[in-house]
Amino acid sequence: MKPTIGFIGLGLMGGPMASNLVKAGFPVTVWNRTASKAESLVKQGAKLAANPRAVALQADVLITIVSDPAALEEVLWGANGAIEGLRRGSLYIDSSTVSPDLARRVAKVCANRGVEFLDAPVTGGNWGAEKGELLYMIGGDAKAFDRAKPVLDVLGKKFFLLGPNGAGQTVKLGMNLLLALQVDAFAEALALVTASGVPAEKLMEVMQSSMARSGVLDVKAPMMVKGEFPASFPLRLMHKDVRLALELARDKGVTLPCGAAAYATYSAVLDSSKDDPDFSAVARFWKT
Ligand code: NA7
Repeated sequence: MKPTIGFIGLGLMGGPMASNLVKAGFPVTVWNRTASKAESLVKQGAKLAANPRAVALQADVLITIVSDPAALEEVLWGANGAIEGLRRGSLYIDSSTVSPDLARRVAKVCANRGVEFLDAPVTGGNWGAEKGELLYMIGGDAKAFDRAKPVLDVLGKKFFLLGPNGAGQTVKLGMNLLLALQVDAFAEALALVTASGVPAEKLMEVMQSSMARSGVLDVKAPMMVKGEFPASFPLRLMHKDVRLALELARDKGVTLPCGAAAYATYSAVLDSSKDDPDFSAVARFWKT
C-alpha cells in the first residue's frame, strides 16, 4: 500500500510535483489558495481538500511547497492550518525555500506532535519538477529520510542529507546566493561587451571554453541574449532567497558585499518589471 500524500501549494513547482505523484499511483489530496490551480490535478485523480488542515488530516506524508516564510506560516498556523491536522506518526516534508530558523521552529512543533519532519528545499526549476528530476537539499534525521525516499524518488534524482533540521535550508540559501551572483555577473559582463560593440555570442563562445564556464549560464545566457524571460524560477523568488541569505548572514555576523550589491540590482529590476519574469531578467538592469 502506498502512503496517502497530502500536497499543499500547486504553483510552478508544486503543480507538476503533485501531478507526478498522482501518475506514480500515490493517493494524493491537494489544497491550493487559488482553487482553480487544483482543477487539472483533480481531473488526473487527486482529491481536493477544503483547507490545509483537512489535507494534513488525511496525510501519511504531507508535502508543502509555497512561496516564502509568510506563506508557509499562513498554511501551517493560519485559519484551518495544517499543523493542527498533522497526525501522530506521520511525516512532513517542506520543500518551500524559507529561513533555517523557521525550518527549526516547524521541526520543534512537529516533534511535540510526534511527527517526523524534513526541511527539503529543491533546485531544478519547473523543468526539473516536470521531469521528476529535482535535486533535494535535506535537513533532518536519516530515519525520516529513509521513510521519505520512496516518495522523493518520484520527484527528484539527487538527494543530499546535509545535517539536522535547518541544514537543507542553509545550503539552499548558499546555493541560490551563488546562482543569483553568477547570473548577475554574466549580465554585467554582457552589458560591458555589447556596449563596446562586440556581439553577445562572442562572449558566450569564449566562456564555454574558459574557467568562467558555468552550467547556469548554459540555460540562462541564451535567454538573456534574446531578452526573453519566461519564468522557470521567478525573479521575485530569487529576490526573496537573496534577502533570506542576507538575513541569515546578519544573524551569523558574516558580511556579504557581493550579495548586498546583487540584492540592490535584483530589487531595482523587480520594482520596474510589470510582468512576472524569470530571475535571468536581472539583465534588464542594463537596458533601462
Ligand atoms: P509559485 O509558482 O509562485 O507558487 C507559490 C505557491 O505558494 C502557490 O501555490 C501559492 O498559492 C502559494 N502561496 C503563496 N502565498 C500564500 C499564502 N499566503 N497562503 C497560501 N498559499 C500561498 O512558486 P514556485 O512553485 O515556483 O516556488 C515555490 C517554492 O519553491 C518557493 O519557496 C521557491 O523559492 C522554491 P496561489 O496559487 O498563489 O494561490
